[in-house]
Amino acid sequence: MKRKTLFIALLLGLFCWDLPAQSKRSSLNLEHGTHRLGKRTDAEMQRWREHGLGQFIHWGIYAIPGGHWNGKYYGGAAEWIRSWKEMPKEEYDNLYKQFNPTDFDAQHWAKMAKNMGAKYMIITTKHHDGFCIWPSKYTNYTIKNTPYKKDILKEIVDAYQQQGIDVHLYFSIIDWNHAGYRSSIKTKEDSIAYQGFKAFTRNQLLELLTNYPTAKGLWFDGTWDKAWVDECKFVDDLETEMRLLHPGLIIGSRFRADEFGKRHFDSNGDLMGDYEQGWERNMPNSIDDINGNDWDCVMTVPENQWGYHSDWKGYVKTSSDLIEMTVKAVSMNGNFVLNFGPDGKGAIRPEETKLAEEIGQWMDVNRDAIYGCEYVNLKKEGWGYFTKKGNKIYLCVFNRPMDNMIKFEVPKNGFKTTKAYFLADKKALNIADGGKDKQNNKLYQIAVPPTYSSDKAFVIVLEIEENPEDNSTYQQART
Ligand code: FHN
Repeated sequence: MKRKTLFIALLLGLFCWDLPAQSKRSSLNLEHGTHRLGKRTDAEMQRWREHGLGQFIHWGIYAIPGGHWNGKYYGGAAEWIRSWKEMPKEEYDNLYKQFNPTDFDAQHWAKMAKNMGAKYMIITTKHHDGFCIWPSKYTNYTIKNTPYKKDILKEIVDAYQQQGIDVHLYFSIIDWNHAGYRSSIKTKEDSIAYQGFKAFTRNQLLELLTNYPTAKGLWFDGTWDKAWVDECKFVDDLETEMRLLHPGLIIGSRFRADEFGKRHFDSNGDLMGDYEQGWERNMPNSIDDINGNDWDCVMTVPENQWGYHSDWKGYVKTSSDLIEMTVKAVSMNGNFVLNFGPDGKGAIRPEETKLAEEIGQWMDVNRDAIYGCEYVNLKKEGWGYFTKKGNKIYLCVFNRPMDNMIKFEVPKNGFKTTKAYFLADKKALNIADGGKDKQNNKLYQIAVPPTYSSDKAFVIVLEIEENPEDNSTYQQART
């Protein structure tokens, strides 16, 4: 008997081995684990969930060197140039005295984002270099002490909100400019200095929420340092304090760690924060990777440049790539957030302007397949992705089959459909009933007219009737 139990335990162990980290649930009594199991159900979070497409903006004084210093090229991400050995730290830390973005026009940025179809935006209030684009009263290293002087963050928040775009505030915990900042605590002096840094960080966060109360969320970054991870109680208390100050506030999974140092997912495997924030320049492959959580994907246009770099090297994504990523994210219940890096004068580079226009043109026609849409439990097909809203399923076709047949399977007891049309012009399409397979899945195919031409992905709408009565079954062969 004992042997049998051991065998079953071993077998279970084998099965668990391949499960994603967060599925290996345990039931530790955590003091600083997640605050909630399951998704948030309030209106603010529902609104966020329905955005589908967002814009990220990385803008700070790193845009002045734009990836170059003294004639030398920096190959890393432009916003990290201060960490480069060729970059004299003092010179970098004085660059703000030249920051005078005379081409900056918040209205223009916001209109561009609106035309692209972005429903929300995330702006870097402070990146790792510590420079603040708002006049923080807790440091002199702010926009107020540049030749520009004006509160850029306020201009951005106001302009985007006028366009109906929600604003989220990016905030880096790493702060290379603050005297008390440490990545780890090695001495008593470090510990004393870090106390000051913690107070400073808390002050700045409360200041942001107080001065920009219409911001919908905080997008944290630079939270991986051991010094910060070890402060789980302080960070947990701070999260509670911020949520009390700003009801409805949306915070992702990067902010804090539990008492065992686990980030994003606590030691029980449960998501920390309101949505999974780990999909950076990377996307899940299937809905199984998401484990029922909300999530966002933040993406650069070139491989890894967030702030302005004058030379993009390597593969630069096309609007078709980015549209496909948007659809893919929505088809798995996520939001796709595309990054822009304006230059030191505040201009958005022509490549990004063109991409935004092309994405916007596609969104103008196909927005119904994105906003408020969700995952559909249908077998993945090679031609593209499904999204769904109400009684409509959107077939987003990226790889048009050679035979022009868009095929899909509906599981038995699934929906019934008799009406299909192009989203673009509402032209009706014929749905052929392809019968059933051995598992009684219903097979359908829609013929796209060979004369139909489209230089980008196109969308077919299916109107469906959920769970219709259907008593016919697949006839098993008699052998
Ligand atoms: O180091 C940063 C990077 O510069 C950029 O801000 C991205 C955006 O998600 N976040 C960090 C790396 O995770």
